[in-house]
Amino acid sequence: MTDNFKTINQTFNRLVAVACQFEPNSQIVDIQQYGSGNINSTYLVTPDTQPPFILQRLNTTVFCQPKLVMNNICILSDYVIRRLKNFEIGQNRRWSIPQVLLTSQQQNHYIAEDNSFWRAMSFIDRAQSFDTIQNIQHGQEIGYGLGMFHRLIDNLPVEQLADTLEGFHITPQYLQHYDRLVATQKIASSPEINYCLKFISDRPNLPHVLENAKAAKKLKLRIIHGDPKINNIMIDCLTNQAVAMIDLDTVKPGLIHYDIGDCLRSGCNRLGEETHDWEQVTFEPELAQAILRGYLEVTQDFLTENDYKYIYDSIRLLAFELGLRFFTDYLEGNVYFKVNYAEHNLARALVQFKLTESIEMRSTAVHQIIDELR
Ligand code: ADP
Ligand code: GN1
Ligand code: MG
Repeated sequence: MTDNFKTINQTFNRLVAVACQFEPNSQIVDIQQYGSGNINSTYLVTPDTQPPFILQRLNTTVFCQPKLVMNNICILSDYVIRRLKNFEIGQNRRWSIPQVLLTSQQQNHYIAEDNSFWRAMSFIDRAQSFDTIQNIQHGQEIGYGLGMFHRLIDNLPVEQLADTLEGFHITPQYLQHYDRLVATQKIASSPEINYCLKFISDRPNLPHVLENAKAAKKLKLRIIHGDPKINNIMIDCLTNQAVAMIDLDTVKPGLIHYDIGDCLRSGCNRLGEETHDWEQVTFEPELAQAILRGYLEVTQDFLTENDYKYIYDSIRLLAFELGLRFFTDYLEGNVYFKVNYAEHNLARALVQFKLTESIEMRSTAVHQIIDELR
C-alpha cells in the first residue's frame, strides 16, 4: 500500500467513524466531498438503509461559538417547521428546511478526539444549487427563495437567536480592520492591488450607509439568513422552483438588507464570483428585476417605505463589502476564506469591486426597477 493510499484510507475511516455517530444503525456505503463552500468542509454520506445526509465539519476559526450556532439553527428550523404546518404555499410548490440530525447521545453535534466540530443535516433531495445564475427564471426563483425564508420567520423575535458572529456585515468594522492593516503592514504594489486600494479609499461614505440607517432607526433588526448567495438556495431538479435555503450557520439578528444586497450581488453577476475575467464582470439589471420580483411576491406585505428606500444601497454595499473582506483576507495571508492559490482572494476582490462599479453605473436603471415593482 502506498503512503498516499494509506492516508486516503485513514481519512475515509475517520469520516466513517464520525458519520456513524449520527447514523449508528446503518453501514456507511459512501462518503463524498460535496459542494463548493468557502468556509466549512461538507460531505455527502450514503448509509445502506437510510436516506443520504450532509455531514459538515464546522470551521471553528470563523464560528468560534459553534454550540451557539447549532442552537440558533435548531431554534430556527423548529420554528419554520411549526410555521409551515399552517402556511399556504403556492399551488404545486414544496418548501422545506434542512433539519439537524442528532447523535446517538441526542446531541446536535459531535466533537471528535482531535477537537474538530461536526454536525449532520437532512439532505434536500431532488434539488441542486448553482454557483452561477442560469437564466431569468432562476433569478426569479432565487428571489422567491429568499423571500419565502424571510416571510416564514418574519414574526420570530430577534431575541430568540444569539449573535454568533459579531460584526458580520457591519461594514464599518471591516473597514476599521482594513485601515489598521494598511497602516501597519507594508503593502506590495501591483496594478491590481493599487486598483483595490484606490477603489476603497475613493468611497469613504459607502461603508456606513446601512449602519447609519440602523442607528437612525430607519431600519430595524430582524432574523436574517446572513449568507443568501445563489448556491445556498436549492432548486427543484424537475420544476426548477426554489425549494429550500441551506447553509444556516449565519442565521442571526441583522438587517434584511444584508440578505437582499448579498442575494442580488451574487445573482446579478452572470460570470459568477470565481471568474478570472474580472474586467468583464457586470451587474445585470434584468436579473435584478427578476430576483426582486420573486422576492417581493412573498414579502411585500411586511416591507416598509424605508425598506424599499435602502434596497439599492444594500446591493452596492454588499458587493463592496465582500470585495473589502476578500482583499483584506488576501493582505492578511488568507486566514478566513478557503483558497486554492495565494492570489485567490485578490482575484475574488477584483470581481466584487468591478461588480460594485457596474452597480454604480446602473444606479438609475436599478432605482427605476425598484420603483416599478413596489
Ligand atoms: P459552506 O458554509 O461551506 O458554504 P454549505 O452549508 O453551503 O457550506 O454546504 C456546501 C454545499 O453542500 C452547498 O452549496 C450544497 O451544494 C450542499 N449542501 C449543503 N447542505 C445541504 C443540504 N441540507 N441538502 C442538500 N445539499 C446541501
Ligand atoms: C462565505 O460559506 P459560504 O461559501 O456560503 C461567507 C459569506 C460570503 C461568501 C462569498 C460565514 O460563504 O459571507 O459572502 O463566502 N460566509 C461567511 O462566497 O463568512
Ligand atoms: Mg454555502
